[in-house]
Amino acid sequence: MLRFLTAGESHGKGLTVIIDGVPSNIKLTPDDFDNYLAERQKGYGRGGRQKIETDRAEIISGIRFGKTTGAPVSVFIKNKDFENWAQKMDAWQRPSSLEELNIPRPGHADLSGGIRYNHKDFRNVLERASARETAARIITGALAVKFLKMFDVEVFGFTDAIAGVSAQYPKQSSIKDIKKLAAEADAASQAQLRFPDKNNSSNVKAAIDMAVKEGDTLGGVLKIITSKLPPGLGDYTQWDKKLDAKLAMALMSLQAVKGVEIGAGFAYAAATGSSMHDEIFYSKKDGYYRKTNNSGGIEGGMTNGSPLEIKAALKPISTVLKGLKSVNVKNKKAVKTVYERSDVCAVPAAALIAETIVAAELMKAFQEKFGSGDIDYILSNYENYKKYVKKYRV
Ligand code: EPS
Repeated sequence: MLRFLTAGESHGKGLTVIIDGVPSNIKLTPDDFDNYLAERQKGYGRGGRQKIETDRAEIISGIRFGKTTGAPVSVFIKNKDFENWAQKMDAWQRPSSLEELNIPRPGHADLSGGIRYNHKDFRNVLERASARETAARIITGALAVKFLKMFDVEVFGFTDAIAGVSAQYPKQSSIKDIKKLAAEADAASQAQLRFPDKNNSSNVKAAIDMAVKEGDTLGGVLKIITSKLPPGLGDYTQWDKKLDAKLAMALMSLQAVKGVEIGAGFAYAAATGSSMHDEIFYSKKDGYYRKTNNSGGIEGGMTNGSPLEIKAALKPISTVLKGLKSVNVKNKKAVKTVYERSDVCAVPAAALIAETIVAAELMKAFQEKFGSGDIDYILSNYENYKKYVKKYRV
């Protein structure tokens, strides 16, 4: 079953991902990875770093002649910016003059990480806590996206809100519809926002421009939807087998995420059962189906046959140009945070990363249900299951 680890620092030599449990004989091209890497670098509100980097996936192992071999896939992504940081990030030699970072940024991992690992220089924390890590993580998700396509499953992540401005689009829109709306809105506002509402996209762009002007940062809400999924992925029989729990954990692990909501989420809690539960219907053509999707496609920790609908809340970027109150941990004196460089808003990029995070969890759920090893073996199990589900009766 799929599992992976990433390594690497934001301004170190590069990032590495080792992906284990990848089925054999999945056909891949360099674009399957590099298109995701390129898209991840985009988004209105990103900082100067992205002008330096052109992320590319260098395959180290696990792929031969365009096909996975079943061996661990390992990939390296070079940090071009390392050239500017070679001395500060050297593995062995501390430069004779090195400015240490002693002022923790509120909202970032600096202070807790410094205490956790007893670091004298917060660079040791921020280098690894940085969302640059997602350049490695997205590789796993890109592979998962390719895997899911073979099962006719599509996943899409988009911007649902930035700075409190929410996109207005019809409930239960398909991925195709949302993609179209987002493309129209991006064209209307001349900004890459992945935000499916052209009437409001200029307001979002203006909010980002204002944050830039005021030396501030912004967060937002991202949403991930899928095409229809087979029912019964995940499990209700044990707490740590529940798919919603796994998705929530995976999404919470994305830098800056402070909340995850599945389906109607908190609004579900405020309503009556009779007004919210997704009633069950049957037709010969579609089998069992629902007309509403307040459960976000998951009941009892398992997919119920509807598309997934999940949101995640992203706090504003922690590195704030105008500065925030903090303490210099060398002398415990009150100071303001200092600014080097950062993004102002990373919600569109986070939406894309979240898309691949969800894809990776779904790939695990497919493997758990339909097997591992050769991809054709897994696909044939899936075909049998689909027939079984359609006929299911007691
Ligand atoms: C990040 C700070 C910025 C971001 C970085 C995440 O980097 P720098 O400190 O080099 O300006 O650009 O994200 C990326 C480099 C990336 O590729 O996503 C942080 O502190 O989390």
